[in-house]
Amino acid sequence: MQVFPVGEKTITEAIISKGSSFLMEIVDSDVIVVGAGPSGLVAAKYLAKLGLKTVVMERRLSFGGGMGGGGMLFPRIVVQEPAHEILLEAGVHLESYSKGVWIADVAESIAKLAASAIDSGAKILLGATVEDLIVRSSRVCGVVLQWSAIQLSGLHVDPLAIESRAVVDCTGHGAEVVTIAAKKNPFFNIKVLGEGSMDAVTAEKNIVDITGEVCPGLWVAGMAAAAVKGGPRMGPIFGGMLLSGKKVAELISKSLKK
Ligand code: 48F
Repeated sequence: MQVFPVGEKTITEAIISKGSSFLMEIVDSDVIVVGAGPSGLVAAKYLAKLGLKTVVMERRLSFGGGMGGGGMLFPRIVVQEPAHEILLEAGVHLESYSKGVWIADVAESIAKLAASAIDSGAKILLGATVEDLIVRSSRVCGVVLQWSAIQLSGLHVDPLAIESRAVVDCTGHGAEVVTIAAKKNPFFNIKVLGEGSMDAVTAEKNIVDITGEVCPGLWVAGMAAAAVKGGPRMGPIFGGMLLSGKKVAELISKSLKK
């Protein structure tokens, strides 16, 4: 087999020049979604579909968040109607379990939700941790970003800041971004109540209801919303996460188009 010879200089130049262009592109985003779990990936997909320049910043070198672990590592998740339509639209195969209840494979769900977000035009930056926010005139105007590897190393390296018109906290149980906003900016008057014990039925409805704007420019979706508002947890049923991601995209689009 003839393998085309590519030298180190070409490889390095290609990566630095094209990687830098990618970073330059995300500097000019409408919406920054923090966290590439199910709520973040779905939010990013619909934001991009609604015509907004969207980037997802994910701390790990992978996506899917808590979805990959299924239920206690059994590789299946439960999704109920009407959220199953979001998975179907992404091309995920579903198995009917009982009336209104569907089962999906975790690896397929993660892969296809991410592919679907990317195919809709959203960008995903892996290995990037949001450690703070840009706050100007009592409004969240972007995020402060650091490579996760730098954070893990403990080296003192100043981060860079990326402006945007909206930031969405999809960081899951920790609600990290809203927590930072609350702690560093008391004038926002945000209370992070912490999530409650498990109650799947209540939690799944609640998570969609409480998805929304926390303070000017900062939105919350997915499990982070339950952590902020004190909602119950739900375990490995994912309909609420998917619907919450879609809802936040629609709310932001409406708000930014005003
Ligand atoms: O935890 P995660 O999957 O959040 P989600 O989208 O979904 C929750 C469910 O997975 C599950 C559940 C539903 O049954 O209870 O837990 O609300 O995904 C959150 C992602 O955010 C990343 C983290 O690595 C994960 O992939 N993340 C967290 N903090 C940061 C972050 C941060 N500061 N910067 C960048 N990424």
